[in-house]
Amino acid sequence: MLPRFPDGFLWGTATAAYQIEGAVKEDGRGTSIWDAFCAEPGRVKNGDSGDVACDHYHRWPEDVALMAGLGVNAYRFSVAWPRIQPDGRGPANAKGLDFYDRLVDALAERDITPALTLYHWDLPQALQDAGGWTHRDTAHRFAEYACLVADRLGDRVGVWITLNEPFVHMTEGYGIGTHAPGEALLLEAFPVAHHLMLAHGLAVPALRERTAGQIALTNNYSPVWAATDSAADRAAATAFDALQNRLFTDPVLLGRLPDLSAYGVPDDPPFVRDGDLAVISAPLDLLGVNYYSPTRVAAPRGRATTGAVPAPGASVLREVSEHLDDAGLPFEDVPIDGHPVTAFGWPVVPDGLRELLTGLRDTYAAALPPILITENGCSARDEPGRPDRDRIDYLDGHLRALHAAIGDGVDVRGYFVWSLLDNFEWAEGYDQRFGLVHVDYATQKRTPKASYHWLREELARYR
Ligand code: IFM
Repeated sequence: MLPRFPDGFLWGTATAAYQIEGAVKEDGRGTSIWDAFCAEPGRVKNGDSGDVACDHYHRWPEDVALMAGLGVNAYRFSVAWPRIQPDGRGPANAKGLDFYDRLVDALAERDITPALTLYHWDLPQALQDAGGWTHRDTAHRFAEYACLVADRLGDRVGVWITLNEPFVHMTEGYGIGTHAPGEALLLEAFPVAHHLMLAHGLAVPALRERTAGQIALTNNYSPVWAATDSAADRAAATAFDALQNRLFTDPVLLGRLPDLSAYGVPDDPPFVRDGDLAVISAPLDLLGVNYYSPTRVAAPRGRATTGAVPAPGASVLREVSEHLDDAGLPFEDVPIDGHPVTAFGWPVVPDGLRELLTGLRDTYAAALPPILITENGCSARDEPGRPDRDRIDYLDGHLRALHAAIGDGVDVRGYFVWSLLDNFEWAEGYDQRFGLVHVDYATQKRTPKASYHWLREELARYR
């Protein structure tokens, strides 16, 4: 049995629109960058796409019933921007808003607090055609979209999360192109980070005017370990920490950029305009933390060059990237041995969650708002009928580490398991299963796994 968590703690599961909804052409939904990316041969494993996914768009009442049966008091989901603004601008598509309106009401009927993410990577393709997140105007479009959603749902949604994991979206979507929109800008992608943060900052006051709900930003964090104690490896760890952990947190909580000199980004990059950091650092109610595993890095040891050609158009980043190592990055990944791994190959290090949370507290001190663990979970080779013991162990270990962090004085208000359902795992297609509930994609039959029953028994103590 797990140790007891504080009264009022939010217990939830998390999902994202493109990963579960399907119905990509229904009720006026526009095309997203993920629809376009999946349609390109070779981009996604097995040629999979989110066209049908878990068919949640039609089966949501069953999914809400599964949550109620689990005994959670919160649910994190995302809104598909192209359902609300098919072309990313202009008036709201009423049918798109109606879908989330019904979902939010059904959650309220079950005493489940909605935690709504506005952007979990499914940009309207029309905005991408205009430059996507390399284009500053996209931040303003996002704020406009946030207003439309909050005008309709502001009275009933308890937690508003502006963006999910901007680090992943920037690096995989725009840096190396393994996610939509598939751009490989390498170090040219830093303006994307800034525009995402600007989008967040512009949305915060717009949301405040429309909701009494709490406002948050979700990043995925990873404690960074240097491979050795050498000065070079420690510098590599500092550089990676700046990229993954600080790039989307220092501007928001401290009103300044982290030191990005290892990437050739100057203190006052040209894409940051006067006043932007004040916008970006609007006070938050909660910081959303996604945690999966730590990272170990070493100084680059001269891997072959990527051969990537910088995009046309002079920029400071392109110039300075010539001064970096062959691969253009000031670190390289070193495997973490000695721990179990998930089906994805990610090391299972529960204490990394405690290390991360106490580290955030030490780094940001009074500037750190209360924390919500907005994602944590693992993929496993699940088969119906085989108890997912590995997932139970994963969740049990991480919840104990979380409890220890709270005991160490970190203010954590809730925990969301990724994920309620098996779903579309981006470039991995449907191969990786993260759900507490198994989904047979051929029949859409939902079958709660052993981990679902385990969590249900744990949560029963809070009722
Ligand atoms: O499935 C993803 C989710 O969309 C964002 N965070 C990590 C999960 C597992 O990879």
